[in-house]
Amino acid sequence: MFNLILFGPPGSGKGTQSEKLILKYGLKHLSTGDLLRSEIHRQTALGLEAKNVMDKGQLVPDEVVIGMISSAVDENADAKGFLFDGFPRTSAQAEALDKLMELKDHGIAVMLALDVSEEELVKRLLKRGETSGRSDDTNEQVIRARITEYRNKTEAVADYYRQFDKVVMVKGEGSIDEIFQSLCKEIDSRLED
Ligand code: B4P
Repeated sequence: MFNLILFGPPGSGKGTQSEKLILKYGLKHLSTGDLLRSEIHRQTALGLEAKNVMDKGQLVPDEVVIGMISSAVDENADAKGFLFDGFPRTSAQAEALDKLMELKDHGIAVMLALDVSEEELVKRLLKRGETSGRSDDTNEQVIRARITEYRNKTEAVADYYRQFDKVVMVKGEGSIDEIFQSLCKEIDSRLED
């Protein structure tokens, strides 16, 4: 089993690169953003609560996302491996994920962290907002609030994995294919080990 975390600020390319990586490596894609948007789309109680928080650019409470990921991992017990996209986003989520993967006897192999400047992030998300219909992508203030949440609560997650020497920084600016090749190089070198 090969489990990896794709990490980075909002708009860094996590969702974009995940789609290509799961095709190449046959991993199960678990995106907490996608899971939350599916709850919103189905107008569940959880979705309605999450929408309020997401529209302010804030993080959804830990117990909600940890519960969602835990069920998704259980439902995919025969997966070759998992690609975690947008999770963990807080230290509490990182600790919960470690416990969950320990139960499966397979830890996280690597965290690939996409590095992109703040101005580029804002530019990309505003552009996506023109067509995506995502309410959290249309307002620059909300986009900047998401980046602030990332700096305040999420960046520390990389420090958590650094103590186990599992973090690799990857340049997240350039063409989608160039970035994909850099990510594949890191994954391939670990699959050979
Ligand atoms: P997410 O759905 O995780 O989305 P994201 O961080 O906004 O974007 P992502 O990084 O995947 O986007 P991408 O770069 O691919 O989160 C949304 C919200 O959900 C959060 O704000 C939070 O409220 C909530 N949430 C999710 N997970 C949570 C958790 N674990 N705990 C608590 N709350 C949680 O795409 C951006 C754009 O850039 C695209 O239009 C793409 O085409 C473009 N792009 C990508 N690569 C590019 C490149 N190389 N060059 C130019 N453009 C590029």
